[in-house]
Amino acid sequence: MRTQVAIIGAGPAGLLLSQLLMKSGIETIVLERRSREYVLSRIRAGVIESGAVDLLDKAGVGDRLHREGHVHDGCNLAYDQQMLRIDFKSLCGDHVVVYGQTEITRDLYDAQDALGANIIHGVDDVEIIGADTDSPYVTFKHDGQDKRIDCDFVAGCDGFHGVSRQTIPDSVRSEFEKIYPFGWLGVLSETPPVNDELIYASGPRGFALASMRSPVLSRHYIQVPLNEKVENWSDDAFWDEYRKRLPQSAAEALVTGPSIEKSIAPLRSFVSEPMKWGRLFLCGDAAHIVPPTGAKGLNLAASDVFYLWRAMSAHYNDKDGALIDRYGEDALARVWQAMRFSWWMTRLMHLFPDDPAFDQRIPAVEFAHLQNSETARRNLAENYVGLPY
Ligand code: FAS
Ligand code: PHB
Repeated sequence: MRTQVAIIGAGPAGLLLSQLLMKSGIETIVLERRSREYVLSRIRAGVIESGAVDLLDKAGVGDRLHREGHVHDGCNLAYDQQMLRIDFKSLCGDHVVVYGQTEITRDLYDAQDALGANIIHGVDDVEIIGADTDSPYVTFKHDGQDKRIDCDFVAGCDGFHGVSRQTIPDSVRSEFEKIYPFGWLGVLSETPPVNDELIYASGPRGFALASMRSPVLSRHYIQVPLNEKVENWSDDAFWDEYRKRLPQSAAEALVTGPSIEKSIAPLRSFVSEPMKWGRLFLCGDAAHIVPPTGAKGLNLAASDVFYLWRAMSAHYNDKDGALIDRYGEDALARVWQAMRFSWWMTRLMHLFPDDPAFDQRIPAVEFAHLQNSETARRNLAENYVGLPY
């Protein structure tokens, strides 16, 4: 087989990149380890930056998002029962859209089907060969047969546990990592949200987040110790702890119900540089991971895809290679800004019981500064809705 761009991974980054490239007349083949059903079963992000919404519109997959997504002009921070609304609209004239990553992935699959995209599921032993040459190729196993795709470029969209990042030699790669001493226990329930906007709550028992997918589908998280096991948490135990961490108004509004999904995600900040090595380009979680506190993971995958789509369109359609050469620098500049914000929000809203007393004192001071300073609130708002591409 031969194509112009071989894409490893059919998560949001891989599918969105394939969709945008194909709409620009550039051939792709997407290789995915899992089945389509498995990819579509994952429950992940829920908050979409307006820049990512614009990109999904350019890809021709924004219609259902605009019909079923919910525009949020603000969010709420609750600190020791004090609520503070961050008014995105008045502070920075922007907003976010609440629409599940699962739905975005579904919309992308439908659009890729309509374009006749070549997405090969159930592949094994993917290897990227010759990325540092002018003629890279990808080998893999499918249906028990050895396969090969010759291509011009390889896009590594295969997430944190994929093979693409490992293809870049250790001598070339620099990794920056912070592991947080806790995880998020998340629950999805077919119950109404406790509030019409998100509530990030911090208090003596730890962090909680009240989110949603729709007026009848809610997403809830609590901070739990790193070694916690999801089987230790019955629904009743979760609701009881969650209610204790929410501000009183939200706790009183809470409608509980059976969990339809329950899982624990570890939290880390991680960046691997460079994001370009020869003809291999890393996109999304393959290159970086943020703690979900800032709702940046999926949104960073979108901005990486924007920079790579723009660069490849210039290469193929305008015979201009300048943007391809600087893809890594362009993407990393925005990645690191989101890294900083996600780290800052995580430190602000979570308990770090093993930290020195001074460090544990600072979040309350930060919160007081946010209450007293419109400038501080504007800085938070600008980062939360997403910095420009
Ligand atoms: P993905 O991991 O989504 O997709 C990578 C794809 O590559 C997968 O389909 C995988 O099967 C495939 N793959 C892997 N190795 C392969 C190989 N060797 N060959 C072929 N295919 C391979 N972000 C938020 O903003 N908010 C959240 O609340 C949030 N919650 C999360 C919860 C969890 C448990 C996880 C893991 C992540 C969460 N994220 C959240 C981040 C998440 O949304 C990611 O940022 C987003 O999925 C990134 O998309 P991709 O880069 O496409 O990576
Ligand atoms: C979610 O709804 O899953 C969600 C929302 C905001 C976050 C993290 C997760 O910061």
